[in-house]
Amino acid sequence: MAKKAVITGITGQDGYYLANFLLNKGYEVYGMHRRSSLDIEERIADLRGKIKLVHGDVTDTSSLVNILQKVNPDEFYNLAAQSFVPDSWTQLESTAEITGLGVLKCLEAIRLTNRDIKFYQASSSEMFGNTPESPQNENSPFLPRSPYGFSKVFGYHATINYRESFGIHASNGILFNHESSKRGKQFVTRKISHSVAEIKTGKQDYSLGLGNLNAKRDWGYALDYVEAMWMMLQQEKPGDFVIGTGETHSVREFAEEAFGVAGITVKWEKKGVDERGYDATTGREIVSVDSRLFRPAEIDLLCADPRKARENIGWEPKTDFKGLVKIMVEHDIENLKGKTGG
Ligand code: NAP
Ligand code: G4F
Repeated sequence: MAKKAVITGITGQDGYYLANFLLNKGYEVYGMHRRSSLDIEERIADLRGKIKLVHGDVTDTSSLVNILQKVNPDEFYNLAAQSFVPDSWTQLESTAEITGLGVLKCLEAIRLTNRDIKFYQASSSEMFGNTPESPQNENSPFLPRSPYGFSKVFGYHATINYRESFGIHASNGILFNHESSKRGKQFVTRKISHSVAEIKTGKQDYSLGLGNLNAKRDWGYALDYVEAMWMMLQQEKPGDFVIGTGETHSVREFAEEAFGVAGITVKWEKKGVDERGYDATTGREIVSVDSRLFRPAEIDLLCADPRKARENIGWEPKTDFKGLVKIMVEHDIENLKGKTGG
């Protein structure tokens, strides 16, 4: 009989890739989505007919219990979150309720219905904040720098407590930034790849405003990372695993690489808050720093030490930094030219 999996956050980037991954493994996939005033069909168009949709909200325990009673899945992947860090300062309580308390509600629904359901929690490298250690591993201290970050720390500890107190197979994937052509356009990588594509195809004039160009992140490819989620739930024992590439790059480097893929060489001038990026061939300004995009508290550097995942569950990233940027920029250019479906 086919295994059954429930995925919360099905309309998000990882929901899409995980659903496809599990379908390829022969799973029956149930994608949970919350009520929306607009049709969600467009956002899940590529999954239509392949997965079953169920209504629920991670802030509502009864909806979760209902789903688990009806579906009785083997595996439950909690990907739901208010996941955009800047909005976590302006939507404080809802971020805490969804990204933090929502995890506890998922775990409680499992405890009340069937403790054999295996649980994956989408924990984040944002929990490390400006931790003194680099690279960061499973033992590095958490010093979160945003309401999103400290809500994730709550969810992380809830997961460990349900594992230890009730024997639930519950694991935390501590995932570093992972990106793709399904990434929301407010996140910096997709914002850049989409702008590069607009500039390249003449749909936008040269004008990309970015925030802190010096922040460094460990960026991987989302398709590689959903495999790690599944691998964690196939282990005999649950655990907590850092998932990342082990390489870190600045936002400036990402922008340079992305423009490079489109054949535009960026030359930087006026280092500091007045920094500008120019097209080396035409001399036209293409990147400016917009101080409104700076955060109340920044995480300067994130870099994963994914040794535990490699040695214990056999996970390794397949796509490097340059490969990721190429995939994203080429997809966005082709998409704007109307050659691919999005
Ligand atoms: P995403 O694209 O922002 O997707 C978030 C999903 O959560 C959306 O489907 C959203 O649905 C859903 N959601 C929000 N509030 C909900 C609620 N109250 N009840 C049910 N669903 C709700 O995020 P992602 O990039 O796919 O990331 C997946 C998970 O991994 C998130 O928990 C994120 O915090 C975590 N994470 C991501 C990264 C990364 O680099 N991508 C790294 C570490 C951890 P709507 O469409 O209705 O808004
Ligand atoms: O792309 P970002 O918004 O991602 P951030 O804040 O690192 O969070 C993402 O990764 C986390 C894992 O570490 C996830 F848990 C979280 O859910 C999310 O998926 O920003 C990356 C960096 C930041 O340092 C930011 O200050 O880019 C810098 N940045 C510079 N200019 C910008 C911009 N970020 C955004 N969003 N937009 C800019 O224009």
